[in-house]
Amino acid sequence: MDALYTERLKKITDNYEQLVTQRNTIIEPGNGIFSRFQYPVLTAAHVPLMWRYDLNPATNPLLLERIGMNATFNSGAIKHNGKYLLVVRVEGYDRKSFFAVAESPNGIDNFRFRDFPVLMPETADPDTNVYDMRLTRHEDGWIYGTFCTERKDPNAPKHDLSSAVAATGIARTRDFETWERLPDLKSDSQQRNVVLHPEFVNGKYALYTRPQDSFIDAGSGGGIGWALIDDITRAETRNEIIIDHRYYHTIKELKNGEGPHPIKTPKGWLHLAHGVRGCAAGLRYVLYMYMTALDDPSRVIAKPGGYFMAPEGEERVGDVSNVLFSNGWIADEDGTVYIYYASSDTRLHVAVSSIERLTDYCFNTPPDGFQSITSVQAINELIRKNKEYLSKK
Ligand code: BGC
Ligand code: BMA
Repeated sequence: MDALYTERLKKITDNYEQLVTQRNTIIEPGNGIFSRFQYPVLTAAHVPLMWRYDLNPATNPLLLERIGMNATFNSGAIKHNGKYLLVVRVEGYDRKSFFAVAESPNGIDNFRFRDFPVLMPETADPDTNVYDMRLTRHEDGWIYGTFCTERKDPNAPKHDLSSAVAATGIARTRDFETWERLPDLKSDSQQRNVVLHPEFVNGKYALYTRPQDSFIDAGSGGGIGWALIDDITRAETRNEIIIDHRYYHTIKELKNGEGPHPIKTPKGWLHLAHGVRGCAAGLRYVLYMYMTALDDPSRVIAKPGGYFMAPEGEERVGDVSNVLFSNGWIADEDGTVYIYYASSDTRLHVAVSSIERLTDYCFNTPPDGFQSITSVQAINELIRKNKEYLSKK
């Protein structure tokens, strides 16, 4: 075998093994609410060499990369057979996104992709691009993936090759190997960020939705919606209500959307969502949280003001800079919560917290008062309480 081939194979293989087995370490001290980690859990370089290289020296003597991978980001997450499992949005150099399963024994490092990416079955209407899967282990026994499917907007003017129609694809599996594709969600509006609630509500399937008028603009679509569905195999939104609105001059003034499905806690359902505002640099995506009532997952009971996480450091830069996005988290039996968030549509990270810390955050962070003066009043109230406490010590 050619020395050049052999040498290069060793280099790329060693490099790959070193990357995927690298230990991740927590960054201290953080803000107490959650901790970030030193390294992303998945990058484009984590995509297996087999998917990218023709490893046969007869057909690839120079060992060139044949199929390039651009990004690994917005991933659904679930604990499955004792492993931390992600359904990752992988994007190639050709800008097509697809899903791929990666698993780790500990949730913070050593994620490895399964041998093949997911070949998602289609409906009668072929998908151009699929992305951002939310995973739900439903009490009906199936594991569902709800995701965005895009097709070119047939009504866009001829010169417009960007506008798409965003709809919600629904698929289900038991083993993450075979997927049954169900009909797309029928809805009066475009739908991205649709999430299946894990329990039946009044005997029906329940969806968090995000109605919007056009491809990018929420328009009259006012925020995160809620809709009960009779039959998940023919899902259709009727009587959609908005449970978490957009507001002027907040982190979610332009649009917002549910992240992964909420986590059930003794004090209510814990929600993770993203909020978007427009600015001179483009759209800024941050993560925020809220809680809803156990007896009615559509009734908001806690709304901490401002963002929960925003892009920092290298997270701020990527293909679509200034973006944090999350559609996956895992609540472990011991109360630890692993939050999988992507930065700037480029790479995937983990942050670690706990149900106790996150509920404390939701109930004890002052809500947004919507004015500068109310923000100052909240700070002053905290200072006053601290002075009182310290003077009594
Ligand atoms: C991209 C998504 C993005 C959406 C709206 C899609 O074409 O793939 O990442 O969220 O457009 O900007
Ligand atoms: C969206 C999402 C994400 C993406 C974000 C920023 O609307 O659906 O896929 O991370 O835009 O580009």
